[in-house]
Amino acid sequence: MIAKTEEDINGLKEIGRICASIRDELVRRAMPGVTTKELDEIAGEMFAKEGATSAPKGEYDFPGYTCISINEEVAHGIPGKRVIQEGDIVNIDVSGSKNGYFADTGISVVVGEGEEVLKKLCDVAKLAFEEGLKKAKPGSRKSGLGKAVYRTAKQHGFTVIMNLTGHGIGRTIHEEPEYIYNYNEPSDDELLKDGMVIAFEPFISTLEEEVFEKGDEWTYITEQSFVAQYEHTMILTKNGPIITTL
Ligand code: M2C
Ligand code: CO
Ligand code: CO
Repeated sequence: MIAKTEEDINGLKEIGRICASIRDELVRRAMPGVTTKELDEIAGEMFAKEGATSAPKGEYDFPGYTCISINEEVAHGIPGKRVIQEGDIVNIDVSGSKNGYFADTGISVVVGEGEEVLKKLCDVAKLAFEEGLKKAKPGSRKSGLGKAVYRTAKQHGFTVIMNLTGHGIGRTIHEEPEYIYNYNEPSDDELLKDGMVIAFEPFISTLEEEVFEKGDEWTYITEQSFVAQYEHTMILTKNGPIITTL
């Protein structure tokens, strides 16, 4: 969407705050011995208390309030009986709506004492986001974000996932502009607009550049790589982006 009014900005900020608080609570509680279902139930309670709705459930009938993905799982992991272990890389992706406005945010973290390479992978996903953020200006090319993500990944000895992207958001979870790539897509000549609302979500990988669906209709996995994601929703303005999910 293009946010035009104070009402738009306040509505986007409200659901942004809710999704961010759920994300942070789930990260705090992601400890060895906890199941992904237990984390998801907490998210469900928090959405209800805030009068908000889970976007995966509300928009796609996803079997969970949030997407929680562990190790070989990259995205759209279905909360269930899987028990979090020390050293796991866990992605928590929270998206929701309230009063017709949407937000989407995600982070990958290493639980407890994990391998250095996994911690570095999470740090590089955040760094790639920050580098892309510098390019997120009205009038600039959308492809500039992906270019910065790809450059950052390569500088640190990693690569990117080519077939997962960021997206426009606002009045629903996935809307125009459809794709914000993790690399410089030469055919993408779209310009960013004032007020445009986007979810920017670099996916940084140790090796493989594509994910595939596991066979459960949802979960994206890799065969032999680890992947970290870092996502926020933002409103693009001439005075810099307003991140709604900080
Ligand atoms: O937009 C995402 O970040 C998710 C969508 C949840 S709906 C089941 N919040 C995403 C992640 C990976 C691939 C596509 N979209
Ligand atoms: Co997301
Ligand atoms: Co998203």
